[in-house]
Amino acid sequence: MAQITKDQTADLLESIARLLELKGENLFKIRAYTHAARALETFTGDLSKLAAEGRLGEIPGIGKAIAEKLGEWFATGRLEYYEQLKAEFPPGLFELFELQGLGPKKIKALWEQLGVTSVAELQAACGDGRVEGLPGFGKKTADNILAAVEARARFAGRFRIGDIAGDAERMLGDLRELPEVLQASLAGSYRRRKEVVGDLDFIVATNHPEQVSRFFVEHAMVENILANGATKSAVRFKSGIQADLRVVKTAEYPFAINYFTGSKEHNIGLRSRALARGWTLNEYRLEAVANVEGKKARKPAQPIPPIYEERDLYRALDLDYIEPELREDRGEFEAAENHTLPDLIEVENLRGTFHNHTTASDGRSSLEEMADAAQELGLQYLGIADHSKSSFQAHGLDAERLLAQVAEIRRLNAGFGGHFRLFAGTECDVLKDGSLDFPDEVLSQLDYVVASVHAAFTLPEAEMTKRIIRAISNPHVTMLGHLTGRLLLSREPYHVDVPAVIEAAAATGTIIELNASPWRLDMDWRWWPLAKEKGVRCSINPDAHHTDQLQNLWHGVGAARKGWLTRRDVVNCLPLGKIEAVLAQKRSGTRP
Ligand code: DGT
Ligand code: CA
Ligand code: CA
Ligand code: ZN
Repeated sequence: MAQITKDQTADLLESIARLLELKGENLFKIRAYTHAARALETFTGDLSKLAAEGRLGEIPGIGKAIAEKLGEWFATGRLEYYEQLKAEFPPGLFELFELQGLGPKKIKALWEQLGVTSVAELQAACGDGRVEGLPGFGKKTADNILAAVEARARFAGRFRIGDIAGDAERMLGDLRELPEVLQASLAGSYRRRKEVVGDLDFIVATNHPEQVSRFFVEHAMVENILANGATKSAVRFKSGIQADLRVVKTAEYPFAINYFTGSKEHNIGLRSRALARGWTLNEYRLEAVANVEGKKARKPAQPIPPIYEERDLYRALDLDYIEPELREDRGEFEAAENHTLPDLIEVENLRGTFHNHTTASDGRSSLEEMADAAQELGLQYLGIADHSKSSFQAHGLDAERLLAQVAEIRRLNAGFGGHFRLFAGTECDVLKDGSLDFPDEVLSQLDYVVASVHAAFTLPEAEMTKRIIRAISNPHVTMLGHLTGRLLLSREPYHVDVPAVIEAAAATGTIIELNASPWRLDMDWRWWPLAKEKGVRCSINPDAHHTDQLQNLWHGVGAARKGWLTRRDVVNCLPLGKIEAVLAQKRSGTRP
């Protein structure tokens, strides 16, 4: 049996808590499960080993009763208590939890009072007025539920890149280890680092297609097989995403990875360039039109140079090599003809990062743990930006706690001896009118300030835009956090005039964050070329709430590359010794 992971166990506990809430159990019992789930998230020891030794109860936050249940779970991979609890409810009820803004209390009311047991039934009950008639619901709640149902349909079958990157890289690594595999790559939207992908596309070059295909469809990650042919297979992974495999010969490989990397629009651009030279291009080869049956060349084809890798294909079409992230038909052909493609940023260029949380607000790692993890990643500096007091649900800091944290950071810095530095900041709430959650007198004592909107999302666009521009007009605001507030596949961005905010950031010398959380990737990559043109600089920030999430930087760099950014456009590529001046620039009135 596969090893049971910490995350699976935390999910189990969360599910039990939900079921207990649906059942109307008492709060203490429910909290015991949510607390135990939290405790596991931050636990770093070997769970299976502790379970085998009957010592799970030693983990702080896990009581005796839960420890016993987990003992059964680890021993058998199943928990009878959970199965029985689940059986008390209609299975369709669980899909209601996928709706944004709908918690167990409301779901219980909908089920008990209206007999709603599925999303479809809920949609009908909203449509015919039954939901708004329920006590405690009303018209606004019914409208919000309908919007959530529609959002769910829109997002169905799509995946945040952060949620499937582990699966993608694992399969790629396993394919590359097969002796029969000569070359293997991921293609499609994943290779182009789209923030949301539909399916995964694997391309393999081999002389033994049957063995490779069999390995793919029989892999432990596979839930079921959708197609299984000699050169083309498709499966669904347990995580829910579909994965396609194309098996080709070595000579076809550069054409296959190019075609299946896309985008479709980019492919069309390449194909028309080929045609202009008297060639046709498809997923297997480039050949002279005269060779294609039924077609006649309008003019004699130019000789085709040998093509061993993707680069050779671009060269044959008189283009500089176009990185996969740029293949969206957004000006890359013109730049490749004119030799003006950007030298895209790489993860290795980052020297530090801003906007990270600690246990002082809603983070799950301490200041020291975050500092250690940043140094282990090879970063020279780490910016701390815990929430401010208005974000009370995230335990935002008031001025007193914030200044105590600043003192603690200064103390720790003295111990780093100059080779590493923590920067003291805040993720300061932008209040509804665009004023800030701290007075200037407090902000001026910090190394930097991230200003973010965390409430009042429903303002009309003009008001929201004015609000944000007012906030970044404050000289202490170093950078603007997650510009649109979107949560990918979950919450739409709020209405804001992005070009106007970019304009204001340029005018005030404010940096715009590229929030690298795979849930956000905000500001969106499509806006960065405009920001760059206006002279606005970027900071790639992981928004880490745990040491593990510093790795979000990888996703941030992917999005920055899609936004045509180089290391010169991203302030946190600057080393310690140079970054301080950038942080001080705006408030001291010196412009770059
Ligand atoms: P996804 O999976 O929806 O996130 O997006 P992609 O780009 O990975 O799309 P997918 O998996 O359907 O196909 C992979 C690539 O194959 C796509 O980016 C371009 C190429 N491709 C697929 N169908 C067509 C087509 O009808 N015409 C052209 N020119 N290219 C295609
Ligand atoms: Ca795909
Ligand atoms: Ca596909
Ligand atoms: Zn935030």
